[in-house]
Amino acid sequence: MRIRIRRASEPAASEITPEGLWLRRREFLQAGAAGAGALLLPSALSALESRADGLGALKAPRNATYSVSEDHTDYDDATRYNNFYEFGTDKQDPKKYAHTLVRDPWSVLIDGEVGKPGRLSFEDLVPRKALEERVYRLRCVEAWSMVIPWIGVPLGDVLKRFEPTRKARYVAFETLVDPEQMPGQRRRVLDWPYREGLRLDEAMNPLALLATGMYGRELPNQNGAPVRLVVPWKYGFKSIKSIVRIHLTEDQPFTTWNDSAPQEYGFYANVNPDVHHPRWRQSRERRIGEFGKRKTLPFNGYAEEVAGLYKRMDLAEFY
Ligand SMILES: Nc1nc2c(c(=O)[nH]1)N[C@H]1C(S)=C(S)[C@@H](COP(=O)(O)O)O[C@H]1N2
Ligand SMILES: [Mo]
Repeated sequence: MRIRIRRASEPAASEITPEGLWLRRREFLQAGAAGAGALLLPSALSALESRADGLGALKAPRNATYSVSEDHTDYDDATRYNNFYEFGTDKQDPKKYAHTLVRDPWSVLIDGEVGKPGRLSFEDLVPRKALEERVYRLRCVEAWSMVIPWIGVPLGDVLKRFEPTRKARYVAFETLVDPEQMPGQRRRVLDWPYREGLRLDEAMNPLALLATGMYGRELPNQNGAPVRLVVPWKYGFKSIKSIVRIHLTEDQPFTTWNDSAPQEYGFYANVNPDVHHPRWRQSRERRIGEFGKRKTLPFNGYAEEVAGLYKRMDLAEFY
């Protein structure tokens, strides 16, 4: 099993890879963007940086039980190589265009099979005091992966507050629809809104995280601000970004990729090295920032925690 409990005597990964390293590199990039002749002191550069991306610090205690002890993907890579079709289909588009997303004010509608439906502010949904940091792998269906220190709260804890009814069997999620803010939605490359879903027992698994930050700061827009899902044992497309609605249902909900190309993308989408995509193999992956390839692990390395959810299912049929 890849999840490792850290002993108190060991340094935290955050001490091994100081975040100052990537922050400083970004400051130099910003300095370049500020134009020739702009001579700024480092402190002024920091101020410029925070004004430029507006991302506040978001610190939370590391949950070592649910963190992998692998090197973190470089912050620059994690924020400039993205899939977020609402801002375009190229990997570089989200970073280029996601600045038009208005992240504040934000609210999330919780409805369907719940005892206490309602519309919640972002802070009500994901209270700062409940945040924790977890270092998770995210494995895209396109056979690349990253390791990211996410900050968020367990999805199950959030769902319990709305009191799912006895009929609730699935949880459906929706991303914002607003072509003014999300210019990629002017083209019907997908049937907007982007939608995803989990079975209720999957959603209640302690690994499922509602994330609001990464690398000690608020989520950049291109990574799904202000709130997104991270389901580390499933292909990345299940980890829906910029969520505005959580809807509990009795029947399996519409999900964007499964419903647009069911032969290629399953509803379950559990990372599975033995079940190939019709156009490429899934047995190996490229870790962003590394040369060569790694073996893909069943359930992305989280089998011990989640394989039990599927024990009576044929994983080749329910891919
Ligand atoms: N709303 C929305 N969520 C989305 C996507 C998208 O296009 N739109 N892409 C998904 C895919 S395919 C992946 S791999 C992950 C990528 O997350 P990252 O850019 O933060 O690494 O987001 C997922 N969530
Ligand atoms: Mo993906």
